[in-house]
Order: sequence, then structure tokens, then C-alpha cells
Amino acid sequence: MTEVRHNWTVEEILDVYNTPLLELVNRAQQIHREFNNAGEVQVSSLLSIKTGGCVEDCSYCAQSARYNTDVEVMKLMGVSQVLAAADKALAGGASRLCLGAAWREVKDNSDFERVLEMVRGVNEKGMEVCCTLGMISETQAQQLADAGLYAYNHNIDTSEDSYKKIITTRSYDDRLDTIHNVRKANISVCSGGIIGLGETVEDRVNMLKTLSSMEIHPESVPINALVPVAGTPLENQPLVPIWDMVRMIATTRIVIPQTVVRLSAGRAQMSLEGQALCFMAGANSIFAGDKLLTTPNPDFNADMEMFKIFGLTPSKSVKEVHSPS
Ligand code: SAM
Ligand code: DTB
Ligand code: SF4
Repeated sequence: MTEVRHNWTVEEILDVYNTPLLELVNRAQQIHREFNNAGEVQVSSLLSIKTGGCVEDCSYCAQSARYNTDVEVMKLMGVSQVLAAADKALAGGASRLCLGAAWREVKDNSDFERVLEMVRGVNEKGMEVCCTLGMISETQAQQLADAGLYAYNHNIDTSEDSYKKIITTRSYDDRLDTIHNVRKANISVCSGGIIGLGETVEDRVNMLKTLSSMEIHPESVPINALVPVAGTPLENQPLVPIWDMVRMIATTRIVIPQTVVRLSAGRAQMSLEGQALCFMAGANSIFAGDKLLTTPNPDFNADMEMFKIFGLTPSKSVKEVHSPS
């Protein structure tokens, strides 16, 4: 039985990342099979409940008010609109709905009350509800937990060093504090990052070092490939080579073996063969639906066809909190 470790060193993780590719995929697949059902993929649906106009300066983001992007600013959706979207996602087979807001942080106001109502409503439909609303306090995390929130997404994005080059309006520690608050409220933690920002392999490895060192590993780790957005400082970044994505997913699977590794943003730019390799490397979750938050994602039916070809089935309700180590 492979041991779940929290003491991986940067050198060890780097060695894993640099393993010859097919050997790396093979090792990740074995570990994946040891810890998880490799025939199942957890499907999440994303809904942007408040879009654009964000005060933060995250260089990759279409929703920052500082950049001139095509995104149309939209104030917080109404509860009934969100519940209708939840019905649609449920009918399509999604077991989780993730509600995203372009906020720096949650404020204690009527908007937050409305989000709590959304969480209660979606939860009552039997779906796992996830939110990604920016920074939250311990009390706010507890309020979300009381409303029935299942998971909270808050990415560390990259290494601490590279973070400063990508975002100046908040610190790595701010990010870690929110993750800590989420954990204290017993909400499932979803935290990962983006590759393709111009970071080095060492930055990627350092990000995995931070995640794998957490006392309790995140129950899910999204790995996003940058979707370059016109108008943002990273608009001209080259697309992430699929081999980098495969390496990153395999390395995540090996160092955080029990987690749900989500093949997140960037799938619209990937071939089916490339995605097959990502699943072989241990990815076991995707975002489905033709839109992520603001950028395109593969069509839902195309994804179901992909699952059929690969012989994968969407898991109805993944219990991500299966006594994590
Ligand atoms: N405002 C909240 C926050 O920053 O936590 C929630 C929404 S934010 C859009 C969620 C995550 O999406 C970011 O942390 C980042 O990892 C990812 N993301 C944003 N824009 C992206 C892009 N253009 N390409 C890939 N991933 C992106
Ligand atoms: C995550 O790691 N990826 C999702 C979700 N968490 C919220 C967001 C991807 C956003 C991609 C860019 C966009 O559509 O604006
Ligand atoms: Fe705002 Fe989140 Fe986009 Fe950063 S990533 S600009 S915090 S919406």
C-alpha cells in the first residue's frame, strides 16, 4: 500500500515531474487505481453568478476591471435564476454545481445573504454545492457551511515566488488564510492552480509542495491550463503543451494520491487524445458545460461522447471527504 505523505521535498517532486513521460503516466495510473475508482469521473458544472468588474489584478483573468476585455459586467444573479441553472445541470448529469463570483472578498451584506440562499436552494436539490467567491473569514466560512456548502474553491495558482509576478493586490498568505478558514469550518477544500503563466517547472513543483504539505490534503485539486484572454497582460502567452499538462496531472496524482484531480480550464484547446492521456495520468474530474466562467469549454454532448469512447462514467456523487489524510 502506497503511503500518503505530507513531507515531499521539492527535489523529490521535481524528480517525479521529470520522470520519462510514459513511465510517469504508468506510475500515476497505478497509484490512481490503488486509491480511486479509475473508471469514474466527477462532473462539475460552473456558473458565474457575478461576472466581471473585479478590483483584483490577477494577470490571467478576464474579469479584472483593470483590463480591457470583452467580458460583460453582470451584477449578482437572482436566486431563482441560479436554481433554474441548477436544475439544468442536474438533468445533464452534473453532481456538483460550482458558483463563481468575481469578488476580491466576501462582504457581510445582502449579496452574501443572497449567496447563502442560493447555497441552501441548490443543496436541497441534492447537488453538492461549491462556491468560489474570493477571500472569506472564518465566520463567513461557518455561515456557508451552515447553509449546506460542500466545497470551497480557492486556488493558490502557482508558487509563492511566481504569485507576486501574477497578482499584486493580495498575497500568497492571504490565499492560505482563506483555505485555513474553509478547513476550520469543515468544508471540503478545492485548491490547485494554473500552468502556462510563464512560470518555471520549479514554480509548478513548489506549488505542489505547498499543497502536499497541508496537514489535510485538499479534497480536490484543479489543474488549469491558462486560457489566454485578449486584453489581459497574459494574452500572448503560448498555449500550454499537452505534455506539460500530462506531467502536471500525473505529478499531482502521485504526490496527493487520494485527491480528486480536476482537468480544469483549457480543455477546449485540447485534443481528445490529449485528454485521454490526462485521464490516464490520474485526472478524475472535469468541468462540463459549454462555458467555464467567461471562456468556452467543450460542448456537454461532446464530453459525454468522449466518456463513451474512453469507457468512463460520470460519478453521481463523489464523496470527496473520504477520510482524507
Ligand atoms: N474571484 C475568485 C478567486 O479569485 O478566487 C473566484 C473566481 S477565479 C476566476 C477562480 C480561478 O480560476 C482562479 O484562481 C484561476 O486559477 C482560474 N482562472 C481564472 N482565469 C483563468 C484563465 N484565463 N485561464 C485558466 N484559469 C483561470
Ligand atoms: C478553477 O480552478 N477553474 C475554474 C474554477 N476553479 C472556478 C475557473 C476557470 C476559469 C477559466 C477562465 C474563465 O472562464 O474566465
Ligand atoms: Fe477577481 Fe478572481 Fe479574476 Fe482575480 S481571479 S481578477 S480575484 S475574479
